[in-house]
Amino acid sequence: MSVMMHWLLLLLLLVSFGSPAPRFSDKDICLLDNNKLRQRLKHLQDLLYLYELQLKDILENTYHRTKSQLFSGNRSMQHETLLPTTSGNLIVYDQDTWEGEELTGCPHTQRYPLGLESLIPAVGSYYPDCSAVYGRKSTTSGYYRIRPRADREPFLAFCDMSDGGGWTVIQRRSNGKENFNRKWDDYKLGFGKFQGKNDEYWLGNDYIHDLLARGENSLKIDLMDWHGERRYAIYENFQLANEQENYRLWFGTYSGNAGDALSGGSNFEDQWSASHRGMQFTTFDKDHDQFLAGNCASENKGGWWFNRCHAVNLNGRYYKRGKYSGPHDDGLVWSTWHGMWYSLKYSAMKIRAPFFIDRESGDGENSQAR
Ligand SMILES: [Ca+2]
Repeated sequence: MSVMMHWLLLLLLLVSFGSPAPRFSDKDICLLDNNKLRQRLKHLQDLLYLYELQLKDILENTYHRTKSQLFSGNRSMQHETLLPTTSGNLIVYDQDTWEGEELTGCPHTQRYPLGLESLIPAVGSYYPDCSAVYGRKSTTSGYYRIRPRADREPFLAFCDMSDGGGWTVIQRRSNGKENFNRKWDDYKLGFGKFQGKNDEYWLGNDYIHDLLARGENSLKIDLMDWHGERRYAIYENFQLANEQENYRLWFGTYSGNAGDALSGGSNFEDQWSASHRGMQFTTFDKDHDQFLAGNCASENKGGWWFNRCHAVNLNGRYYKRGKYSGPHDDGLVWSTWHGMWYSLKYSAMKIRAPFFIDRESGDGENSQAR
């Protein structure tokens, strides 16, 4: 019930701010600096607004509703119906009109008593990530220019403001139109189409690294098969090393209903050869995998954190059907759900600061039970 906890905390704080002020001398009143208090109150009101939005999203989320229908209705009716249409229109939200609020004299931690890091803008007029965009009440999903590092240029990323909001999407597959069998430099700087809400792209390992370097992040992976059934996986403490370390991957505890495929599968032998934890990134032109006799990216048609070789490859070949066959298991694979010889229809990898995650939103297991 973490939403309720947040609400209770908020209520307590609001009540404390709203109670009659104690009697102070004139000097004390001057020292209190009412202006700062008002600004803090405004931040709390902003937070209340955000939690209202999140609560609304949790209660009305079409993603949950779709899942519920899936588990009770005619599955064949769901075929081809779940992907939102690709508009093709360029949707870019800039933050040029945002007005910075300068709170003077307060330490950082005092300014944001409930961990409102997301309300802090980056240098200039860009937000560091989609959580910060959401934190400024921009709650429409779309492409935003974000800037996790002040010394680097801002870049476009899709902000998923559904599913609790504030997600920065780092990868998406939806239609097979984009070629993911690419060189190191393409994966480093990103590629794909950044227009429609289902356009396929890889954000770029440098950008992903910069986003993750700002603090702890959770990774959520949304998956869908060719029957329209959805699963998800969440990994806490998702990290990527820099290019000097070949973007080595690290992640913590798994939760979800797709299975912990990133850890390599269910038995020790699978994990030894297929766990992606601690693996470096490999492309067909830069081999850092554990497969001595060859290059996993060449075999599996996309850059990834290959071991020898994989239990997950969301950048593999896009087969426009589920089951496939061939010399290599090179499909869009999440092995603990459909095995290595089933290529999924949809995947999205998205990141967010962990305090944003509300376990009770349960966009999987809880809604199945309804
Ligand atoms: Ca190799």
